[in-house]
Amino acid sequence: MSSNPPSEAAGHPLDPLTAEEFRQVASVLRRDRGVGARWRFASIELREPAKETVASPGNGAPVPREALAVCWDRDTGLAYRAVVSLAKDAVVSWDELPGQQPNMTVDEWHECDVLLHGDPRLIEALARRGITDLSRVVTDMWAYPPAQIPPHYRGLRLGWADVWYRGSEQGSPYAHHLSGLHPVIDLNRMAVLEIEDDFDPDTDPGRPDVMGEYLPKLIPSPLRHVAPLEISQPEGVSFSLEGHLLSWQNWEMRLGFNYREGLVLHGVGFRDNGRLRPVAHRLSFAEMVVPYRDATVDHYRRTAFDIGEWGLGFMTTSLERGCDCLGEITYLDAVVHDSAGEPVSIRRAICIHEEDNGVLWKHVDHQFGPEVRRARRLVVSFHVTVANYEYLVYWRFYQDGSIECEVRATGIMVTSSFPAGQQPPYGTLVDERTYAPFHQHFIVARLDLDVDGPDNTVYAVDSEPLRASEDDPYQLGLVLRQTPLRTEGEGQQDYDWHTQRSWKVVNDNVRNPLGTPVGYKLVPGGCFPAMLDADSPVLERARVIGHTLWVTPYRAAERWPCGEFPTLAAADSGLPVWTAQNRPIENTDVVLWYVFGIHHLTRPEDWPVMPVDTVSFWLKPSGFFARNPALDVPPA
Ligand SMILES: [Cu+2]
Repeated sequence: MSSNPPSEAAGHPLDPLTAEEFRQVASVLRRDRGVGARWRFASIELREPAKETVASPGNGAPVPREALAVCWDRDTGLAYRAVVSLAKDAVVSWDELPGQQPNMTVDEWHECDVLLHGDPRLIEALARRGITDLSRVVTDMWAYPPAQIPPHYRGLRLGWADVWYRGSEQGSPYAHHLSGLHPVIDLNRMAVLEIEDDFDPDTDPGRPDVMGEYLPKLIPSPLRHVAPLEISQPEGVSFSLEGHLLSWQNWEMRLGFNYREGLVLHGVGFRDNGRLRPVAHRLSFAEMVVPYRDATVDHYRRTAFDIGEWGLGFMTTSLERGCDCLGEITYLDAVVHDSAGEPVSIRRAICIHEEDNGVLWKHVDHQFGPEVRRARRLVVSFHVTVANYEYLVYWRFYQDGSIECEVRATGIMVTSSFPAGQQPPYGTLVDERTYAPFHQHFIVARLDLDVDGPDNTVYAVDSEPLRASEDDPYQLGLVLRQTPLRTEGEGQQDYDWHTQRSWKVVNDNVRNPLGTPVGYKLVPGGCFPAMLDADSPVLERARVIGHTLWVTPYRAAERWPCGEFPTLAAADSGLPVWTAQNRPIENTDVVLWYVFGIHHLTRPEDWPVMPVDTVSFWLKPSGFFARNPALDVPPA
């Protein structure tokens, strides 16, 4: 458990890189490794100090700051991974990454958009459709899935794009899909390779008459009345934020941020009778896989890795008080970088606030009346926008020791049009001759739990009804089957509705006052099967989505479940490779990879902008305390 360093002002080893540090990393690599103008920086992040160092910083020696950077030379296509010492202003290591494609960059997305707006073939294709106002044309470039790459383009850093058309100057960018029109781009040369276009003037029925707008001035109905609702905390908030160290109602944690995971929670602990008890060493989202389940020409290439390809940190957007977060808000800014290595600030990237959450506990004594406590929760959140879609991520901490992780998906669904007289086979009709394809959002939460210390065992907890017996003629008996997961093979777990399976992370070396081992339960929510054959190309790249839970022994280098570089990668070099060793996971430092998300069967009500779809899972103390830890919450 990380303890408070002498002064937060001096910084903590887990503080994210500052703008100055980003600049330093880029300039060291330019100076010492010849990183030139034709190179791009894919990622620069803090190289987090070793777990042992963070766990016991007590010896007082400063932890030297290091950064991890990935960059590539566009002329050769070769990528490199560097460790840079910020303290020594020097390169510590420099590794070539043959055959690897680093993550996509925001700069490539924008440069591609500019390129396409000036491409004569695309301009001509647009003109055939009667579109000449290029200011209303929006392009959206996606990384190509490797199995779908035509042989003559293999080996390239390849993108493909959708082309959209705004219905008016400020009309929705994603309301009018120019179906059948898809540029293919060599991203390193930033050159258009071809414009796929199935437009036929003789049979084209024209663009459907779609109402895809959401701005008040563009929607056909007047706005309804809503009375004001204000949150006031006249005596201020009950949390404190010192540097990146956050404390609230016995909870303590440290906030981190990087290009890929966005918000990271470090050193999450609960202060129990004055003693800070570790719960989690590190919590974050490590991957997101979004396969579109539609084989048609407009959608067969649409599988997004929103974390491995695009990065939740890079996609994080600034929050607005009163809109995104209500009440007494504390914001934290974040810094990422562009592909030239220049820092990019995201103002108000992380929101920290308290919320009332209804009743915490209650009983009405028939003689003496009610006793009630209000619940409140601490919410740490950030929002990302990945082109048309948004993900809102909320980590919530409760007074009873529970942690809830909620994701809300919103934004604009991908749609395309289809010919008159047909119905879409792989999606739902949402507007005139317009449908939204079915798709799935798999999110992989990386949960490095350390329940009262690093040595934990994960148990599958199944409820088992007993057969009738002489002792139980009415078949009432229900027992718990708690199965320790001893190897990585056993650690590959699926949700089981019949047994109401959950997973308990137990420290068998520490007992609560009742004499039972302390634990935290992963209460699954929002999980669903991949519904893909074992040899499907999507599963080939993302084996993780084939199970609800994976458990691995902690290794510092094992961070990315679909591999460090899933962009354009045909095979998954993450979890399936690590777990093939079938390492022991009993009574050791374990990491849980929990797969949840949204099986999105699109609805007309999700159009033209989607009301949030909400999914969550919980981490709940289960024998961590000997009784309700929120007995001491005072009455309102
Ligand atoms: Cu969706």
